[in-house]
Amino acid sequence: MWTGFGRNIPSLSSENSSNELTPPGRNESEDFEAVRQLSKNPIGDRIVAAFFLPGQETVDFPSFVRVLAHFRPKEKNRTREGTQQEPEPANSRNQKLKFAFRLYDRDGDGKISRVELLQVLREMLGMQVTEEQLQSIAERAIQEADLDKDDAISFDEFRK
Ligand SMILES: [Ca+2]
Ligand SMILES: [Ca+2]
Repeated sequence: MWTGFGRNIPSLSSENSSNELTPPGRNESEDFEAVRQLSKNPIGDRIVAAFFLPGQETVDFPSFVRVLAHFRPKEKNRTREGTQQEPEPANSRNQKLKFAFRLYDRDGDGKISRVELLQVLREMLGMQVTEEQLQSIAERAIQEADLDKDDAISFDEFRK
C-alpha cells in the first residue's frame, strides 16, 4: 500500500547522560540528511512508482482512485445536529464512488473521457509529474478500466 510521506523519523532520546561527548549539531545534520533524501525522491517519483509497480502491466483502477484521493482536500467531518443524517452504510461506498465519478466527469455525460481524466490528473498531480507521465497514467488507467472499449470510463466500469 502506498504510504505517502511515510518515513522514519528518528526519535529524540531524552537519555543524554552518557552522551556528553556527542558534538552539538549532530541532530541538525541528520535533519538535513532527511531533507536531502526527500528532495532526491520527490513526491512525483513516488506517485509514478505507485502507479507503475515493477512487472505490472496495467493500472489497478481502484488503487488508482485511492492514490488520487490522497490529493483531494479532506472533507470536513462536520456533524450537524438537527439536520437529517442517514448514514446508509450499505450505500456509502457507492455514494463515495458517485461523488468521485462526478469529479472526473466534467461534462456530465456519464462517462469519463480520456481528456477529462487528463484534466483531473493535471490538476491533482500537475505540479509533481511531467505531462508525459500524466498522459501515460491516463492511458493506462483507461486501458485498465475501459471494458467495452469506447475509450471512456462509464460509472459501471469506474466502480468495478
Ligand atoms: Ca464526460
Ligand atoms: Ca468504456
